[in-house]
Amino acid sequence: MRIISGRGIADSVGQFCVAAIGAALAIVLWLGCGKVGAAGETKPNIIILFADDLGYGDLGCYGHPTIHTPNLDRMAAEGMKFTQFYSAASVCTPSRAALLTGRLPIRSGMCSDRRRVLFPDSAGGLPDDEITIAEALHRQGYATACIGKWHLGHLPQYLPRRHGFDYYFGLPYSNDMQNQRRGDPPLPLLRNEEIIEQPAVQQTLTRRYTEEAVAFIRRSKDQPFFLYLPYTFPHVPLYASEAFQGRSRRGLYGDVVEELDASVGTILEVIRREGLAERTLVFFTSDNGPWLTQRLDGGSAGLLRDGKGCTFEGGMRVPAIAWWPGTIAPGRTCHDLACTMDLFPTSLGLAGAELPQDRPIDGVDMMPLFRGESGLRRVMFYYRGTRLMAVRVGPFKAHFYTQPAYGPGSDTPVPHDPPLLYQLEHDPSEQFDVAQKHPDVLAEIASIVEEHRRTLVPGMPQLDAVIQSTK
Ligand SMILES: [Ca+2]
Repeated sequence: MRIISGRGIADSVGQFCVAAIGAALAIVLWLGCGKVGAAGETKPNIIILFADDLGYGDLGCYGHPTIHTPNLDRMAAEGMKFTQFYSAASVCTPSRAALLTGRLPIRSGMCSDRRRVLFPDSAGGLPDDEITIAEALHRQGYATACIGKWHLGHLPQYLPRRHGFDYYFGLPYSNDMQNQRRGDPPLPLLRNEEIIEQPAVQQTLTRRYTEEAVAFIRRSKDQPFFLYLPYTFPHVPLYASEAFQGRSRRGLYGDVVEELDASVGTILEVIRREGLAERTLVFFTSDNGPWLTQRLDGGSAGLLRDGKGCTFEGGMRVPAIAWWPGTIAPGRTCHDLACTMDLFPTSLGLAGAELPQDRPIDGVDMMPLFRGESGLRRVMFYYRGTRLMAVRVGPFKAHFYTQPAYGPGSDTPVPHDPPLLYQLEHDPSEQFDVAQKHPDVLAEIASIVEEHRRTLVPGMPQLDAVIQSTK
Protein backbone atom coordinates (compact mmCIF):
# COMPACT_ATOMS: atom_id res chain seq x y z
CA MET A 1 0.00 0.00 0.00
CA ARG A 2 1.18 3.53 -0.62
CA ILE A 3 -0.09 6.99 0.14
CA ILE A 4 -1.37 8.97 -2.78
CA SER A 5 -0.22 12.47 -2.63
CA GLY A 6 -0.74 15.55 -4.72
CA ARG A 7 1.59 17.57 -2.49
CA GLY A 8 4.97 16.96 -4.08
CA ILE A 9 6.84 19.99 -2.78
CA ALA A 10 5.29 19.90 0.67
CA ASP A 11 6.15 16.21 0.82
CA SER A 12 9.77 16.80 -0.17
CA VAL A 13 10.12 19.44 2.51
CA GLY A 14 8.36 17.15 4.94
CA GLN A 15 10.65 14.27 4.04
CA PHE A 16 13.67 16.50 4.45
CA CYS A 17 12.47 17.59 7.89
CA VAL A 18 11.76 14.02 8.88
CA ALA A 19 15.20 12.97 7.62
CA ALA A 20 16.87 15.84 9.50
CA ILE A 21 15.01 15.06 12.71
CA GLY A 22 15.78 11.37 12.19
CA ALA A 23 19.49 12.12 11.78
CA ALA A 24 19.52 14.31 14.90
CA LEU A 25 17.71 11.63 16.83
CA ALA A 26 20.16 9.00 15.58
CA ILE A 27 23.08 11.05 16.93
CA VAL A 28 21.37 11.50 20.30
CA LEU A 29 20.66 7.78 20.45
CA TRP A 30 24.21 6.95 19.46
CA LEU A 31 25.45 9.16 22.29
CA GLY A 32 23.04 7.43 24.66
CA CYS A 33 23.23 3.87 25.85
CA GLY A 34 20.93 2.42 23.20
CA LYS A 35 18.15 1.74 25.68
CA VAL A 36 16.86 5.21 26.22
CA GLY A 37 15.28 7.55 23.68
CA ALA A 38 16.01 11.23 23.12
CA ALA A 39 13.41 12.33 25.65
CA GLY A 40 14.96 10.12 28.29
CA GLU A 41 12.10 7.65 28.10
CA THR A 42 12.56 3.96 27.59
CA LYS A 43 11.77 2.85 24.07
CA PRO A 44 8.49 0.94 23.84
CA ASN A 45 8.38 -2.82 23.60
CA ILE A 46 6.67 -4.22 20.52
CA ILE A 47 4.76 -7.49 20.34
CA ILE A 48 3.23 -8.81 17.12
CA LEU A 49 0.79 -11.71 17.54
CA PHE A 50 0.12 -13.25 14.13
CA ALA A 51 -2.55 -15.94 13.69
CA ASP A 52 -2.40 -18.31 10.69
CA ASP A 53 -5.49 -18.51 8.43
CA LEU A 54 -7.76 -16.76 10.94
CA GLY A 55 -10.68 -15.17 9.08
CA TYR A 56 -12.21 -11.72 9.33
CA GLY A 57 -15.32 -13.18 10.93
CA ASP A 58 -13.72 -15.54 13.45
CA LEU A 59 -13.58 -13.43 16.62
CA GLY A 60 -16.35 -12.40 18.98
CA CYS A 61 -15.48 -8.73 18.50
CA TYR A 62 -15.78 -9.22 14.72
CA GLY A 63 -19.22 -10.74 15.02
CA HIS A 64 -18.71 -14.48 15.31
CA PRO A 65 -21.83 -15.87 16.98
CA THR A 66 -20.34 -18.86 18.80
CA ILE A 67 -16.55 -18.60 19.04
CA HIS A 68 -15.88 -17.12 22.47
CA THR A 69 -12.87 -14.75 22.48
CA PRO A 70 -13.12 -12.69 25.69
CA ASN A 71 -9.42 -11.80 25.76
CA LEU A 72 -9.25 -10.47 22.21
CA ASP A 73 -12.59 -8.74 22.75
CA ARG A 74 -11.14 -7.06 25.86
CA MET A 75 -7.96 -6.18 23.95
CA ALA A 76 -10.16 -4.45 21.33
CA ALA A 77 -12.25 -2.74 24.05
CA GLU A 78 -9.07 -1.40 25.66
CA GLY A 79 -7.46 -0.55 22.33
CA MET A 80 -8.22 -0.08 18.65
CA LYS A 81 -10.01 -2.45 16.30
CA PHE A 82 -9.49 -2.13 12.53
CA THR A 83 -12.24 -2.84 10.01
CA GLN A 84 -10.20 -2.35 6.82
CA PHE A 85 -6.87 -3.94 7.64
CA TYR A 86 -5.04 -6.15 5.14
CA SER A 87 -2.40 -8.78 4.96
CA ALA A 88 -0.12 -8.26 1.96
CA ALA A 89 -0.85 -11.67 0.42
CA SER A 90 -3.48 -14.37 0.60
CA VAL A 91 -1.03 -17.16 1.57
CA CYS A 92 1.62 -17.65 4.25
CA THR A 93 5.12 -17.09 2.89
CA PRO A 94 4.63 -13.82 0.98
CA SER A 95 2.41 -12.47 3.75
CA ARG A 96 5.10 -13.06 6.39
CA ALA A 97 7.88 -11.64 4.22
CA ALA A 98 5.85 -8.48 3.72
CA LEU A 99 5.08 -8.03 7.42
CA LEU A 100 8.70 -8.33 8.49
CA THR A 101 10.17 -6.17 5.67
CA GLY A 102 7.41 -3.58 5.13
CA ARG A 103 7.57 -4.37 1.41
CA LEU A 104 5.35 -5.99 -1.19
CA PRO A 105 6.46 -9.61 -1.51
CA ILE A 106 7.28 -9.16 -5.18
CA ARG A 107 10.07 -6.76 -4.20
CA SER A 108 11.84 -9.43 -2.12
CA GLY A 109 11.10 -12.27 -4.56
CA MET A 110 9.05 -14.03 -1.88
CA CYS A 111 6.13 -14.89 -4.15
CA SER A 112 5.68 -17.11 -7.16
CA ASP A 113 3.05 -18.26 -9.65
CA ARG A 114 4.23 -21.86 -9.53
CA ARG A 115 4.84 -22.58 -5.85
CA ARG A 116 2.84 -20.14 -3.83
CA VAL A 117 4.69 -20.78 -0.55
CA LEU A 118 7.90 -22.44 0.62
CA PHE A 119 7.85 -26.22 1.19
CA PRO A 120 10.18 -28.58 3.07
CA ASP A 121 12.00 -29.26 -0.21
CA SER A 122 12.43 -25.56 -1.04
CA ALA A 123 15.94 -24.24 -1.50
CA GLY A 124 15.10 -20.53 -1.10
CA GLY A 125 14.16 -18.15 1.67
CA LEU A 126 14.09 -14.51 2.70
CA PRO A 127 17.15 -12.92 1.07
CA ASP A 128 19.94 -11.77 3.34
CA ASP A 129 19.81 -8.21 2.02
CA GLU A 130 16.21 -7.72 3.12
CA ILE A 131 15.92 -5.74 6.37
CA THR A 132 13.46 -7.16 8.89
CA ILE A 133 11.82 -5.36 11.81
CA ALA A 134 13.92 -7.58 14.09
CA GLU A 135 17.17 -6.56 12.41
CA ALA A 136 16.36 -2.86 12.59
CA LEU A 137 15.24 -3.05 16.24
CA HIS A 138 18.18 -5.21 17.25
CA ARG A 139 20.48 -2.43 16.08
CA GLN A 140 18.56 -0.09 18.41
CA GLY A 141 19.33 -2.23 21.45
CA TYR A 142 16.19 -4.40 21.44
CA ALA A 143 16.12 -8.01 22.60
CA THR A 144 14.34 -9.92 19.83
CA ALA A 145 12.57 -13.28 19.62
CA CYS A 146 10.56 -15.18 17.05
CA ILE A 147 8.34 -17.77 18.69
CA GLY A 148 6.13 -19.77 16.34
CA LYS A 149 5.85 -20.56 12.65
CA TRP A 150 8.59 -19.03 10.52
CA HIS A 151 7.95 -20.07 6.90
CA LEU A 152 10.57 -17.79 5.36
CA GLY A 153 13.09 -20.53 4.59
CA HIS A 154 13.98 -23.57 6.71
CA LEU A 155 17.60 -23.95 5.60
CA PRO A 156 20.13 -22.68 8.16
CA GLN A 157 20.99 -19.54 6.22
CA TYR A 158 17.35 -18.40 6.27
CA LEU A 159 16.30 -19.13 9.85
CA PRO A 160 15.22 -16.30 12.21
CA ARG A 161 18.61 -15.78 13.86
CA ARG A 162 19.99 -14.85 10.43
CA HIS A 163 17.33 -12.15 10.22
CA GLY A 164 17.81 -10.21 13.44
CA PHE A 165 16.24 -12.46 16.05
CA ASP A 166 18.27 -13.38 19.15
CA TYR A 167 16.09 -16.38 19.87
CA TYR A 168 13.82 -18.73 17.95
CA PHE A 169 11.40 -21.44 19.02
CA GLY A 170 8.89 -23.00 16.66
CA LEU A 171 8.08 -24.71 13.38
CA PRO A 172 10.09 -23.71 10.30
CA TYR A 173 7.00 -24.01 8.03
CA SER A 174 3.32 -24.99 8.04
CA ASN A 175 2.03 -27.74 10.30
CA ASP A 176 0.50 -29.68 7.37
CA MET A 177 3.84 -30.09 5.57
CA GLN A 178 4.49 -33.75 6.22
CA ASN A 179 3.96 -35.18 2.75
CA GLN A 180 5.94 -38.40 2.65
CA ARG A 181 5.59 -38.74 -1.13
CA ARG A 182 7.32 -35.38 -1.50
CA GLY A 183 9.99 -36.65 0.87
CA ASP A 184 9.04 -34.33 3.74
CA PRO A 185 10.62 -35.28 7.05
CA PRO A 186 8.42 -35.57 10.16
CA LEU A 187 7.45 -32.08 11.31
CA PRO A 188 10.43 -30.55 13.14
CA LEU A 189 10.21 -28.27 16.20
CA LEU A 190 13.26 -26.02 16.51
CA ARG A 191 14.95 -24.10 19.28
CA ASN A 192 17.30 -21.71 17.55
CA GLU A 193 18.75 -23.95 14.79
CA GLU A 194 18.44 -27.24 16.64
CA ILE A 195 15.61 -29.75 16.13
CA ILE A 196 14.34 -30.52 19.64
CA GLU A 197 11.32 -32.65 18.73
CA GLN A 198 10.29 -34.57 15.61
CA PRO A 199 7.48 -34.92 14.85
CA ALA A 200 6.37 -31.90 16.84
CA VAL A 201 3.55 -32.69 19.27
CA GLN A 202 1.00 -30.34 17.82
CA GLN A 203 -1.50 -30.36 20.71
CA THR A 204 1.17 -28.68 22.84
CA LEU A 205 2.25 -25.94 20.42
CA THR A 206 -0.02 -23.06 21.43
CA ARG A 207 0.63 -23.75 25.11
CA ARG A 208 4.39 -23.96 24.61
CA TYR A 209 4.53 -20.87 22.38
CA THR A 210 2.73 -19.00 25.17
CA GLU A 211 5.15 -20.27 27.83
CA GLU A 212 8.12 -19.38 25.64
CA ALA A 213 6.69 -15.91 25.03
CA VAL A 214 6.10 -15.31 28.75
CA ALA A 215 9.63 -16.46 29.58
CA PHE A 216 11.08 -14.16 26.91
CA ILE A 217 9.08 -11.17 28.19
CA ARG A 218 10.19 -11.83 31.79
CA ARG A 219 13.86 -12.20 30.92
CA SER A 220 13.85 -9.18 28.58
CA LYS A 221 11.75 -6.74 30.59
CA ASP A 222 14.68 -4.60 31.70
CA GLN A 223 15.48 -3.59 28.15
CA PRO A 224 13.28 -2.82 25.16
CA PHE A 225 12.18 -5.99 23.40
CA PHE A 226 10.51 -7.12 20.18
CA LEU A 227 8.48 -10.31 20.26
CA TYR A 228 7.16 -11.74 17.00
CA LEU A 229 4.74 -14.56 17.76
CA PRO A 230 3.36 -16.19 14.60
CA TYR A 231 1.00 -18.86 15.93
CA THR A 232 0.80 -22.20 14.10
CA PHE A 233 -3.01 -22.23 14.27
CA PRO A 234 -5.84 -22.15 13.19
CA HIS A 235 -4.02 -23.50 10.10
CA VAL A 236 -4.95 -27.17 9.53
CA PRO A 237 -4.48 -29.82 10.82
CA LEU A 238 -6.18 -28.43 13.92
CA TYR A 239 -4.96 -29.33 17.38
CA ALA A 240 -6.04 -27.94 20.73
CA SER A 241 -4.53 -28.88 24.05
CA GLU A 242 -6.57 -31.09 26.35
CA ALA A 243 -7.85 -28.18 28.40
CA PHE A 244 -9.53 -26.69 25.31
CA GLN A 245 -10.77 -29.78 23.49
CA GLY A 246 -14.56 -29.78 23.27
CA ARG A 247 -14.80 -26.42 25.02
CA SER A 248 -16.25 -24.20 22.32
CA ARG A 249 -19.65 -24.19 20.64
CA ARG A 250 -17.95 -24.13 17.23
CA GLY A 251 -16.29 -27.56 17.25
CA LEU A 252 -12.55 -28.13 17.01
CA TYR A 253 -11.96 -24.94 15.00
CA GLY A 254 -13.57 -22.95 17.80
CA ASP A 255 -11.53 -24.81 20.43
CA VAL A 256 -8.34 -23.90 18.60
CA VAL A 257 -9.27 -20.21 18.25
CA GLU A 258 -10.34 -20.09 21.92
CA GLU A 259 -6.94 -21.46 22.93
CA LEU A 260 -5.26 -18.72 20.89
CA ASP A 261 -7.51 -16.22 22.63
CA ALA A 262 -6.43 -17.56 26.02
CA SER A 263 -2.79 -17.30 24.91
CA VAL A 264 -3.29 -13.63 24.04
CA GLY A 265 -4.96 -13.15 27.44
CA THR A 266 -1.99 -14.71 29.24
CA ILE A 267 0.50 -12.52 27.39
CA LEU A 268 -1.44 -9.31 28.08
CA GLU A 269 -1.78 -10.27 31.73
CA VAL A 270 1.98 -10.77 32.05
CA ILE A 271 2.54 -7.37 30.41
CA ARG A 272 0.19 -5.78 32.95
CA ARG A 273 1.66 -7.59 35.95
CA GLU A 274 5.21 -6.71 34.99
CA GLY A 275 4.18 -3.06 34.83
CA LEU A 276 4.94 -2.86 31.11
CA ALA A 277 1.47 -2.02 29.77
CA GLU A 278 2.10 1.68 29.17
CA ARG A 279 5.31 1.04 27.28
CA THR A 280 4.29 -1.95 25.18
CA LEU A 281 2.49 -1.93 21.84
CA VAL A 282 0.74 -5.23 21.21
CA PHE A 283 -0.65 -5.85 17.73
CA PHE A 284 -2.78 -8.87 16.84
CA THR A 285 -3.68 -9.88 13.28
CA SER A 286 -3.74 -12.80 10.80
CA ASP A 287 -1.53 -13.76 7.86
CA ASN A 288 -4.42 -14.32 5.42
CA GLY A 289 -8.10 -15.20 5.26
CA PRO A 290 -9.80 -18.47 6.21
CA TRP A 291 -9.11 -21.72 4.35
CA LEU A 292 -12.67 -22.28 3.24
CA THR A 293 -12.22 -25.63 1.49
CA GLN A 294 -11.28 -27.16 4.82
CA ARG A 295 -15.02 -26.93 5.48
CA LEU A 296 -15.66 -27.26 9.22
CA ASP A 297 -11.92 -27.12 9.90
CA GLY A 298 -11.66 -23.73 8.17
CA GLY A 299 -12.75 -20.34 9.48
CA SER A 300 -15.06 -17.60 8.29
CA ALA A 301 -14.47 -14.36 6.40
CA GLY A 302 -17.77 -13.04 7.75
CA LEU A 303 -19.45 -10.85 5.16
CA LEU A 304 -16.37 -10.74 2.93
CA ARG A 305 -16.14 -12.67 -0.33
CA ASP A 306 -14.13 -15.90 -0.62
CA GLY A 307 -11.07 -16.68 1.54
CA LYS A 308 -7.43 -17.73 1.70
CA GLY A 309 -5.64 -18.01 -1.63
CA CYS A 310 -7.49 -15.33 -3.59
CA THR A 311 -7.61 -11.58 -3.95
CA PHE A 312 -11.25 -11.07 -3.08
CA GLU A 313 -11.54 -9.35 0.29
CA GLY A 314 -11.97 -12.58 2.27
CA GLY A 315 -8.50 -13.66 1.20
CA MET A 316 -6.65 -10.62 2.48
CA ARG A 317 -8.75 -8.47 4.79
CA VAL A 318 -8.14 -9.73 8.30
CA PRO A 319 -9.00 -8.91 11.91
CA ALA A 320 -6.53 -6.51 13.54
CA ILE A 321 -6.33 -5.10 17.07
CA ALA A 322 -3.80 -2.62 18.45
CA TRP A 323 -3.35 -2.28 22.22
CA TRP A 324 -1.20 0.23 24.06
CA PRO A 325 -2.76 1.67 27.23
CA GLY A 326 -2.01 5.35 27.68
CA THR A 327 -1.17 5.84 24.00
CA ILE A 328 -4.10 4.25 22.16
CA ALA A 329 -7.39 5.43 23.63
CA PRO A 330 -9.73 2.58 24.58
CA GLY A 331 -12.69 1.44 22.56
CA ARG A 332 -11.71 2.97 19.24
CA THR A 333 -12.58 1.51 15.86
CA CYS A 334 -10.40 2.51 12.92
CA HIS A 335 -12.10 2.41 9.51
CA ASP A 336 -9.03 3.65 7.61
CA LEU A 337 -7.06 1.34 5.35
CA ALA A 338 -3.97 -0.12 6.97
CA CYS A 339 -1.93 -3.25 6.40
CA THR A 340 0.67 -5.59 7.86
CA MET A 341 3.45 -3.78 5.96
CA ASP A 342 2.72 -0.73 8.15
CA LEU A 343 4.18 -2.56 11.14
CA PHE A 344 7.69 -2.07 9.73
CA PRO A 345 7.75 1.75 9.62
CA THR A 346 5.64 1.92 12.80
CA SER A 347 8.07 -0.26 14.74
CA LEU A 348 11.16 1.47 13.38
CA GLY A 349 9.67 4.84 14.24
CA LEU A 350 8.98 3.77 17.82
CA ALA A 351 12.49 2.38 18.20
CA GLY A 352 14.07 5.57 16.87
CA ALA A 353 15.47 3.79 13.81
CA GLU A 354 15.61 5.48 10.44
CA LEU A 355 13.77 3.91 7.53
CA PRO A 356 16.11 2.40 4.94
CA GLN A 357 16.67 4.91 2.16
CA ASP A 358 17.97 2.49 -0.45
CA ARG A 359 14.71 0.64 -1.21
CA PRO A 360 10.99 1.29 -1.51
CA ILE A 361 9.00 0.65 1.68
CA ASP A 362 5.31 0.06 1.06
CA GLY A 363 4.08 0.46 4.63
CA VAL A 364 3.14 3.70 6.37
CA ASP A 365 3.65 4.59 10.04
CA MET A 366 0.43 3.81 11.93
CA MET A 367 1.07 6.16 14.86
CA PRO A 368 -1.29 8.85 13.48
CA LEU A 369 -4.03 6.19 13.30
CA PHE A 370 -3.22 5.06 16.85
CA ARG A 371 -3.63 8.67 17.98
CA GLY A 372 -7.05 8.78 16.35
CA GLU A 373 -6.12 10.79 13.26
CA SER A 374 -7.80 9.71 10.05
CA GLY A 375 -8.23 10.46 6.40
CA LEU A 376 -5.17 9.33 4.42
CA ARG A 377 -6.31 8.10 1.03
CA ARG A 378 -4.36 4.95 0.38
CA VAL A 379 -3.68 2.43 -2.34
CA MET A 380 -3.70 -1.31 -1.83
CA PHE A 381 -2.15 -3.64 -4.40
CA TYR A 382 -3.55 -7.17 -4.44
CA TYR A 383 -1.08 -9.64 -5.86
CA ARG A 384 -1.53 -13.36 -6.46
CA GLY A 385 2.02 -14.62 -6.88
CA THR A 386 3.63 -12.10 -9.25
CA ARG A 387 0.39 -11.09 -10.97
CA LEU A 388 -1.25 -7.81 -10.00
CA MET A 389 -4.89 -8.89 -9.72
CA ALA A 390 -6.61 -5.86 -8.22
CA VAL A 391 -6.01 -2.39 -6.84
CA ARG A 392 -7.90 -0.52 -4.15
CA VAL A 393 -7.88 3.29 -4.03
CA GLY A 394 -9.86 4.78 -1.18
CA PRO A 395 -13.19 2.93 -1.12
CA PHE A 396 -12.95 1.61 -4.71
CA LYS A 397 -11.40 -1.68 -5.78
CA ALA A 398 -10.76 -2.61 -9.41
CA HIS A 399 -10.21 -6.25 -10.33
CA PHE A 400 -8.14 -6.73 -13.49
CA TYR A 401 -8.26 -10.46 -12.96
CA THR A 402 -10.31 -12.65 -10.69
CA GLN A 403 -9.62 -16.20 -9.69
CA PRO A 404 -11.55 -18.02 -7.00
CA ALA A 405 -9.30 -19.55 -4.37
CA TYR A 406 -10.42 -23.11 -5.00
CA GLY A 407 -12.96 -25.06 -7.02
CA PRO A 408 -14.32 -24.38 -10.54
CA GLY A 409 -12.33 -21.70 -12.35
CA SER A 410 -9.54 -21.65 -9.81
CA ASP A 411 -6.84 -22.84 -12.22
CA THR A 412 -6.75 -19.85 -14.50
CA PRO A 413 -7.14 -16.16 -13.87
CA VAL A 414 -10.10 -14.56 -15.65
CA PRO A 415 -9.20 -11.16 -17.17
CA HIS A 416 -11.62 -8.23 -16.91
CA ASP A 417 -11.39 -5.38 -19.40
CA PRO A 418 -12.76 -2.99 -18.35
CA PRO A 419 -11.99 -4.05 -14.80
CA LEU A 420 -14.72 -4.98 -12.36
CA LEU A 421 -15.16 -2.10 -9.95
CA TYR A 422 -16.59 -2.46 -6.47
CA GLN A 423 -17.31 0.31 -3.98
CA LEU A 424 -16.16 -1.63 -0.94
CA GLU A 425 -17.60 0.63 1.69
CA HIS A 426 -21.05 0.22 0.15
CA ASP A 427 -20.47 -3.34 -0.96
CA PRO A 428 -17.98 -5.17 1.27
CA SER A 429 -19.06 -8.51 -0.20
CA GLU A 430 -18.00 -7.47 -3.76
CA GLN A 431 -21.30 -8.24 -5.45
CA PHE A 432 -22.17 -5.21 -7.58
CA ASP A 433 -19.96 -3.93 -10.40
CA VAL A 434 -20.15 -0.14 -10.65
CA ALA A 435 -17.51 0.37 -13.36
CA GLN A 436 -19.95 2.07 -15.74
CA LYS A 437 -20.82 4.70 -13.15
CA HIS A 438 -17.24 5.67 -12.33
CA PRO A 439 -15.04 6.07 -15.43
CA ASP A 440 -13.04 8.73 -13.55
CA VAL A 441 -12.14 6.24 -10.81
CA LEU A 442 -11.06 3.65 -13.38
CA ALA A 443 -8.90 6.24 -15.13
CA GLU A 444 -7.22 7.20 -11.85
CA ILE A 445 -6.58 3.56 -10.97
CA ALA A 446 -5.19 2.91 -14.46
CA SER A 447 -2.65 5.70 -14.03
CA ILE A 448 -1.65 4.41 -10.58
CA VAL A 449 -1.12 0.93 -12.03
CA GLU A 450 0.94 2.32 -14.89
CA GLU A 451 3.20 4.17 -12.48
CA HIS A 452 3.48 1.13 -10.21
CA ARG A 453 4.50 -1.14 -13.11
CA ARG A 454 6.93 1.42 -14.46
CA THR A 455 8.83 1.73 -11.20
CA LEU A 456 8.53 -1.77 -9.73
CA VAL A 457 11.75 -3.80 -9.54
CA PRO A 458 10.88 -7.44 -8.76
CA GLY A 459 13.29 -9.33 -6.51
CA MET A 460 15.07 -12.52 -7.48
CA PRO A 461 12.43 -15.31 -7.24
CA GLN A 462 12.91 -17.35 -4.06
CA LEU A 463 10.04 -19.84 -4.06
CA ASP A 464 10.62 -22.05 -7.09
CA ALA A 465 14.02 -23.63 -6.41
CA VAL A 466 13.90 -27.15 -4.96
CA ILE A 467 16.59 -29.07 -3.12
CA GLN A 468 17.24 -32.62 -4.26
CA SER A 469 16.18 -34.39 -1.08
CA THR A 470 15.30 -33.52 2.48
CA LYS A 471 16.10 -37.01 3.74
CA1 LIG B 1 -1.66 -18.72 6.38
